[in-house]
Amino acid sequence: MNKEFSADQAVKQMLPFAKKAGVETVWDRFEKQQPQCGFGTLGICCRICWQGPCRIDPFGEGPSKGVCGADADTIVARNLIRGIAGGTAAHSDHGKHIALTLLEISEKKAEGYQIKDEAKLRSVADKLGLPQEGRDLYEVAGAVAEATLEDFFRKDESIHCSWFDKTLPKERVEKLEKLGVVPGNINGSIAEIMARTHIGTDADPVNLLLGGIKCALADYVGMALATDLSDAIFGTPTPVKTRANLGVIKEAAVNIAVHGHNPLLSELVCDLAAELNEEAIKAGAKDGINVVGVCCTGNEVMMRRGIPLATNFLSQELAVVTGALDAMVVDVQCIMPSLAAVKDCFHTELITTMPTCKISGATHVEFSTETAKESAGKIVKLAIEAYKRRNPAKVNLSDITQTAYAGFSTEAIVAALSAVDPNDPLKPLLDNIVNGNIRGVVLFAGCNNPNVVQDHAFTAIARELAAKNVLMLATGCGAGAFAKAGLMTPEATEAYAGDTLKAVLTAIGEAAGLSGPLPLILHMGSCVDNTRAVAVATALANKIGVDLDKLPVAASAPECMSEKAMAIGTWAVSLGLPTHLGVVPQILGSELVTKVLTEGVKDLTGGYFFVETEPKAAAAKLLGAIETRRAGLGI
Ligand code: BF8
Ligand code: SF4
Repeated sequence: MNKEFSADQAVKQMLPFAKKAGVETVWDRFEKQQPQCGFGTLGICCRICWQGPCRIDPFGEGPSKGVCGADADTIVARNLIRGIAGGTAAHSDHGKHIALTLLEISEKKAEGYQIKDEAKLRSVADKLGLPQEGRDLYEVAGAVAEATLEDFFRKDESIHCSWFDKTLPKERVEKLEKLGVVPGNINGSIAEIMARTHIGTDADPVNLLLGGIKCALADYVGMALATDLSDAIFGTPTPVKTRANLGVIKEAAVNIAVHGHNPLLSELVCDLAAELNEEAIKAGAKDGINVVGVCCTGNEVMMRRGIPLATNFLSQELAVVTGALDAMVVDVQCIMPSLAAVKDCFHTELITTMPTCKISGATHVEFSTETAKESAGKIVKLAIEAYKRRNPAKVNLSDITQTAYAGFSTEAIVAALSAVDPNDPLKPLLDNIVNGNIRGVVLFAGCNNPNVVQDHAFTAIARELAAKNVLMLATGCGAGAFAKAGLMTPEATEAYAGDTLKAVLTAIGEAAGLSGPLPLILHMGSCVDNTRAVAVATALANKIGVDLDKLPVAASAPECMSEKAMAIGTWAVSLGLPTHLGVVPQILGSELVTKVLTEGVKDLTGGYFFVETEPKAAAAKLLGAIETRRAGLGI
């Protein structure tokens, strides 16, 4: 294997084993897809109706219009915003599931779930302006759930989503209101995209993009509520030390990977794994049950329980290739269908759990809140049975893991800062931004993508920014990349942070009782938890009385891939952030769309996209964006 596919040492170690076992990986399939379709790459292929498919000639020699007359601008804009709608649907479906569970908890119908963080629930109720006097916890939970569900179904769409108005700076809400892009309900915003992109409907690319912004803002709403209500039910994360990378899969244990996104499933699997630990020992696994995480579910249980993270998106198949993974339990999103074929080479049980996410060849154990405990028990028992079938000759354990600290929720960050200034927790952070000890903040988000070397750009950009005293936050598979690379540790702060950043992280870390600096990059959670970073930014913006687009804060998605990433990137830009993409988005077939998203949108929201595939240059541009913002603030 000459070509470098991944910067992850464990991946490099495992790929030859995959080959030996005859397992086709994502990289093999990516190679087989080369060259990928140029029309699709540019976004100028339309399959919206059966007069098509239609393709626009990017060189201007062939057709410039589809059969219906749609041109490249319309086609590119429609394709993009349909992607945003897909991402919004995925996130908000997850959020709705959590909100409905909260409603069931309030009605005492969801056995196996409780409200673990009453304070968080009450603070959400306050935020939403719901009265609490004379209401017990369950009544408050019911009111929060009802108010939240209203954001999905509200009849009068001219009324803003509550989670939108109540979580963003007033100035930002007003700015977006003037653009007519504030969502009134999530489901309606998704449906609107599907309606306006139907053949023969919206053909104005700018109008289409504004529709995309509105839907992306509905995505923000769905994510914000998913995060906060998950905290209320499962607990708000606090800093926790754990480990990351494939070496967390252990020989003498029944290894269960939880993979996907929704903590409703994974939390219960963790509970039942603890309850059934003795059964695993009886079956011969002397270390009992070892639950590990993959992708965003991995981040969720890592944050709340310190469950080790096995890997991120691109290397999910390799968790099975270890030959020691007894069950891969999945819920929704970013689960490669190929897992069914990979597990056929081993003894691993692949268990699907959601009615909307089945994979042929997998064992399906339907998961619902009423039968959650029972299903989780069944899943754990299937894993123990599979363990008994494990073939030692096929075990290829990795010895590679790194320490990783996770659990930096907004509340955890504020708590750490309170140790420095209990009366005004945000002041130490703000002061250090103003005096330049911290130049600014970059949020790393998004996926892995085989178009680039796995994890490489994340780690390369982060090292550059660390040296330039930029405070970094991470979520999703980006967080996974950093955790696996050992960058979410105090040691990484010592090794890579510039002097002033190091001093600040050390002062906060020591005041907070960590007896050392905070980790170089703060793990804020899964993809839906990107809204935690917005909460921090909003608190800072409100404190100094400016809008979000004035802050020296930027976002970076070096390996964006999914429709959810398209939605997140678009709301980041809509909230005013310079947003870096390390993969060329499928929009270049329209100069107009490209110009609007990289330049024109600046005048509307203050945010903008920029594309840079080379990590050093990307870091320089992120830093440049931060410095421009600093200059704007006069600091
Ligand atoms: O929600 S970062 S590859 S796992 S989409 Fe998927 Fe992308 Fe990973 Fe999580 Ni987010
Ligand atoms: Fe072709 Fe227009 Fe149909 Fe798209 S909507 S496939 S461009 S005819």
